Amino acid sequence: MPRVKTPISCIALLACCCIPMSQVNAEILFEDGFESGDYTTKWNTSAEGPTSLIEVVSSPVRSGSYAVHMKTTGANGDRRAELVPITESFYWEQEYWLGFSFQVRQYVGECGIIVQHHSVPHDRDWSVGAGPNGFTLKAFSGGFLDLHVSTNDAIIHKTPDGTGADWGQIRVPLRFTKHVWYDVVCHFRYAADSTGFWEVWINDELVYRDAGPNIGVLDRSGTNRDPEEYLKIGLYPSRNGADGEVFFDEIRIGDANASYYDVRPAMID
Ligand SMILES: [Ca+2]
Repeated sequence: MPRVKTPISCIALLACCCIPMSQVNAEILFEDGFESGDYTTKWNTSAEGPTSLIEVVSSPVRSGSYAVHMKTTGANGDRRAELVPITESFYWEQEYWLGFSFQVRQYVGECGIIVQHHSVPHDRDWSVGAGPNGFTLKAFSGGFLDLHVSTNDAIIHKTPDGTGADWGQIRVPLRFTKHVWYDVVCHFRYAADSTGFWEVWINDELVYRDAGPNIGVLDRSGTNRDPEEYLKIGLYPSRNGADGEVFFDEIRIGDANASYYDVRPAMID
C-alpha cells in the first residue's frame, strides 16, 4: 500500500482547511487542566531520582489558575519525572484526539524526552523490552524539538534490534523556544495496516501527516506486543540522570467522535 507523506514545507499551507469543526456527541475520555490543584487524582506518578520534582504550580499556566511542573537535576542523578493517566490508554485500531500544552524552561539533557506514547510488551511482561514507542517528543538544547513516530514501514513487522525506544523511527525535526507555551493537537489511529494515520498540529500548524502502518507489532522477544500505547507526560532525560524542566497544562483525550476544537488547549474552560 503506497504511503502518503506530506512534506513539512507544504503542509502549513493546508492547515487552515484541514482542521475539522467540532462534532456532536464527542466524548472526552480524559482531561486535566490541573485546576483541582492535585494531580494525583487523575495521574500515576513515575519518578526516579532523589530530587525529581512533580508539582502543581500557579505560574506559568496556559489556562486557568494551575499547571503541572516537572524538574530533574542531573548532578543529583535524577532520571525521570513523569505522569501517566490512571484511566486511559491508546488502543490499536481505535481513533483518538489528544491535546496538550507544554513549556520548556530548562533544556532536557541526554534523551530529551518530554512526551511519549509508550509501547507495552506481550502480557505486560516488563522483563522484555517493549520495543519502539508509537510517539516520542524530545526537547533538546538549542531549541531542537524532535518528533519520532513509528511510521517506518521497515520496522512494522521486524523484531526490534536497536537499543532505544525510537529505534528505526521517522524523525521530524521541529523547533521551540524556552519560556513559551506550545499547543499540540494529535489525531491518530494506531494500526499495522493501511488504516493507520497520524496528524500532528503545533500552534494550529500541521507539522506532520502520515497514512499507513504506524506501529511496530513485535516486542524485543519477537512476540506480538499488547495492542496499546499509554501516554506519558514529563521528563525522561537519561538513564544516568540529566537536567530538565518543563510545564504542562490543558491535557485532553477525545474519542473518534471528538475533533480538533474538542481537545485544542485553551478552547474549553
Ligand atoms: Ca490549568
